[in-house]
Amino acid sequence: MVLKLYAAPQAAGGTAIVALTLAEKQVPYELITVNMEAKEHKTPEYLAMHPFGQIPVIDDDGFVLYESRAICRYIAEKYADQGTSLLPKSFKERIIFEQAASVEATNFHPAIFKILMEAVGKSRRGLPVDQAVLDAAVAEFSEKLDVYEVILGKHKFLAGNEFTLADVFHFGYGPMLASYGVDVMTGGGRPNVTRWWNELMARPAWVKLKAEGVKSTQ
Ligand SMILES: N[C@@H](CCC(=O)N[C@@H](CS)C(=O)NCC(=O)O)C(=O)O
Repeated sequence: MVLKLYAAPQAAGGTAIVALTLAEKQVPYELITVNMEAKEHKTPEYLAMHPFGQIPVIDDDGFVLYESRAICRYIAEKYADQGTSLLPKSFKERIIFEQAASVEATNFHPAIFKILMEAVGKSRRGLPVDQAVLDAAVAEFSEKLDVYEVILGKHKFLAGNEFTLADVFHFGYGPMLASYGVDVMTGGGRPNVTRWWNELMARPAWVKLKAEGVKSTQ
């Protein structure tokens, strides 16, 4: 039975990283669209799959999983022998990968989220953006990118010279910044971060997802 992805069709947030992982691993899937405006993610049936009532969720022949980063790890492990590798195999490389994945979850993600809450969250709710709050959030995020600049000066991708899930995890929110006029990923005078980010944004699987949105491949 084909894997089911419960999500919205927009390639954003956790849905983006799961859809990108499926594409990089060449795993066919069926998109079950969750209508969040109709609160379909808060129905008893949906909460039985995801106790926090969020997207995305996968159902792989009865194996139900939520939390996008865990889903990506599951797909990359299960389909280790097809598509892009995404997870190193040797013990030490794997631990370095986990280090990089933690950097995304505990440094990049909380800092970028503050920017998006101000820049995107407020404008979507029709509220005025507080420029001082936005500037402070961008400054905090920029300090994280200064450290990325050092790391990415040593190797091509975040966990080494291969593209891994640690890089994939940045596609959830990173691409949204430019759409909202916050050009900090490539406009901050950090050549290593700029090179890395341009390379990520040019991945064919991402270019396709961005253009077409998330849709069933089977
Ligand atoms: N840590 C979760 C976050 C999931 C998440 O926040 N999903 C959002 C959409 S991007 C959602 O479903 N929000 C609705 C809600 O929290 O009620 C993951 O990575 O899967």
